[in-house]
Amino acid sequence: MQFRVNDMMCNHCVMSITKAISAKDPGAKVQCNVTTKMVLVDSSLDSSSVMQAIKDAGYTPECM
Ligand SMILES: [Cu+2]
Repeated sequence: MQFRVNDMMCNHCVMSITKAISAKDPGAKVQCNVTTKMVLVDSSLDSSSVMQAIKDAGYTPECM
């Protein structure tokens, strides 16, 4: 699944988002691209749970 996170600005944001998703699913694979603002997630979680994790980390995900 794929999200756009426009307020992901730097590697610190990437770390925060990755950690937040990993806390809910330790097996999740998270790929973030700061330039395109895209977050690619491979996880057994559903997309609303992943979006909630990103929101809880303080960011604003948009469904793609
Ligand atoms: Cu940042």
